[in-house]
Amino acid sequence: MTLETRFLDAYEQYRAIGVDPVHALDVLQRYAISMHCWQGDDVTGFDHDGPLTGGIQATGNYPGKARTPEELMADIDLVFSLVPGKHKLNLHANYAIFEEGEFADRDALKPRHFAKWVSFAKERGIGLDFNPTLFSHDMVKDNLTLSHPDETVRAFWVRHCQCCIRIAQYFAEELGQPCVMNIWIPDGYKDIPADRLGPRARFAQSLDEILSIPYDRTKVLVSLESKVFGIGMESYTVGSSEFTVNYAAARKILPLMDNGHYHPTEVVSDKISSMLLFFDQIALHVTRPVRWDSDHVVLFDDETRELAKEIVRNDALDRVKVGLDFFDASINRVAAWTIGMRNFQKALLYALLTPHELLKRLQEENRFTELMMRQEELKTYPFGAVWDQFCAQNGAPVGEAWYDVVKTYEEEVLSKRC
Ligand code: RNT
Ligand code: ZN
Repeated sequence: MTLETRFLDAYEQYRAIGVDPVHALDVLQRYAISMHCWQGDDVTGFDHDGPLTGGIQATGNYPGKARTPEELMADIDLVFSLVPGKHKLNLHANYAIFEEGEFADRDALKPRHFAKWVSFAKERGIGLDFNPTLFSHDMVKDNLTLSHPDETVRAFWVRHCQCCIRIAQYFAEELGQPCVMNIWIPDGYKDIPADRLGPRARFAQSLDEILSIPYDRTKVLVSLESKVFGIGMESYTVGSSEFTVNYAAARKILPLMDNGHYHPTEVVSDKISSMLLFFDQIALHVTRPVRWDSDHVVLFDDETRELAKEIVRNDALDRVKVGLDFFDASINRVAAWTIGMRNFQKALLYALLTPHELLKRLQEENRFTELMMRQEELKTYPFGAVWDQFCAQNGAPVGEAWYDVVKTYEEEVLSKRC
């Protein structure tokens, strides 16, 4: 059976339950996922030689990690060619690109240190998102940054985030689309704190100082990411969920929920609707926590599908800014990226191929037997045929075909890096 016939067959089956696959593909085509640059080099970046700090860890030692901006860009290009559609690239401040012999510390970063990324994005017609980097640096003292009691430390990181707002605005202006700028701090304590309020008050003050510089709020969408614990910061994190949501609501910025940052039985899919009722826009980091905030590659699993359903059925594709956030160093990094990107798109497509109105009605009419039956039967609908059509339509490899491309790249390029 040709791809075309498989699709036509699937089309009929979905039409019969009131779903239009052509419309679904159309919507998916227009949705950009923000792809994190940091999967390519285990969050190392180009501005330091030290280890990854901040209570996060990339585990594994698979060969082929990108060592230079050129290598990272080449890897990203390959991923974009294997993923259907046009996306965004999400940069961290430690990916600044300096000229030969030049260096600028984090509190002195300028838009020009990211000019090469802007050219990269322009040439590919994509947008950029951004993140200040408050880890992997010697001004992180005692695991603290924006909440540090020492004014010199706190002020250094305030300046860093202010630099990042200017850079984010430069991205937005150069590329003609808003830039999401996400602030995440690692700050926390390994053991039971004697004062929980002080660090949070200092964090709030720092954020107020950061946001006090003039910037265009339509161009730079500042978001704030919460966390429940980090390695070495098991007992207390300053930027907890309550802190973040309340701060974001009070100061009219975006809250960012990373699905690795909650207690193990809590799910972000259940939180999205509540957030959408009280925020115009929210942001997500989609990841896969395995027993802890391990940042495994995103799969086409139940929770990923549930996240996508919440975005789609609440008509919130424009209001929920999705970025991926995983860094697996134990497998081919280009493959890791490709699998995660394609999986989140699959989850969106699965949600777009769900007859939400019908299912909602069943819930409202208390017809839970039929609801369960329909939700389960949907799982074996010919979703794959519609996904394959989307890949083909976009000139992206269909099915496992992309893996051969990655294998060749591994042999010819990645295996030569050491
Ligand atoms: C850490 C946060 C944060 C980082 C990136 C690199 O737990 O999830 O988003 O993963 O900024
Ligand atoms: Zn995150």
